[in-house]
Amino acid sequence: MTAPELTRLPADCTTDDIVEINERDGGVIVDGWLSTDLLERFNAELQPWLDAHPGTNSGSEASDAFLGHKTRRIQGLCAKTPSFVEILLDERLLGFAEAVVGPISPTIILNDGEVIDIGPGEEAQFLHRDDDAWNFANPDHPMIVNTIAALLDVTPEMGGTLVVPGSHRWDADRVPTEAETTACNLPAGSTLFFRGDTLHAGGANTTTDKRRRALSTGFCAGWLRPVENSYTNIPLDVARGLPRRAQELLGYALYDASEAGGGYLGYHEMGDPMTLFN
Ligand SMILES: O=C(O)CCC(=O)C(=O)O
Repeated sequence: MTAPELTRLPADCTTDDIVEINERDGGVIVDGWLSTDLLERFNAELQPWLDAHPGTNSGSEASDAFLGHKTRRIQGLCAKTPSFVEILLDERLLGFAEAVVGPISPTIILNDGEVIDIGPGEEAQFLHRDDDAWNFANPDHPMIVNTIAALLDVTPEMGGTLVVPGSHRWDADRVPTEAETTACNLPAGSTLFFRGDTLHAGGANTTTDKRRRALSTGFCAGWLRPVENSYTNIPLDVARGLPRRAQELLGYALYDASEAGGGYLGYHEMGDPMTLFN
């Protein structure tokens, strides 16, 4: 049996195309999503941070094993690689996140902006659903969407993301066979868009000399605690200089679900933290 392929969309596809195919398959690839110009700028800004990477040391052995001992991960991108703000504010990406997460939250926030640079010899992660980070919530609707964008050409041998198409419809305990799992082939700029309930993992890098350089940009419900702590990763002075929408997406806007019968979250001194930037 051959592994199922994910549908590939052209760079000029619409948000609706991305949402619809995700609804059907749990994931879709958009070829050429990031322009050559943006990739060049982002990679140039990123290189010094990759060169200075201190190694994987989160303070927890289990967490380090998941993050990957031969993998360099970098967050705080609005401060380190300013071109990231253009990706953060991409209308189709935000539209995808709002369409998927909208039914359970009036707002979205950045879950993480994270470079994932998988080194030669790294083993594959275990297959997981991003929603499982919040395992106590256990909703029947995705709480997050994620993207993996190739910053340089990514092949399955370099650790292209493993995806199990259709697994967003599966019972939680169903284990996929190898034949049900596909490894993404992403030329630089091409991007995997997927939902929080889709099984996926970083692949094994079986090469001896090639690093897999990709960018994860995910958004979650505005009422969740995100994986990345943007308040500490982005200095306040940097956040102050960002466009208003980026500040909101980093989590500074007061969450207000009062019209939907909910409450307020994230007060600063019993007011809206956005006043910090006035
Ligand atoms: O690197 C990838 O392709 C996926 C990474 C991932 O799923 C994770 O770190 O949670």
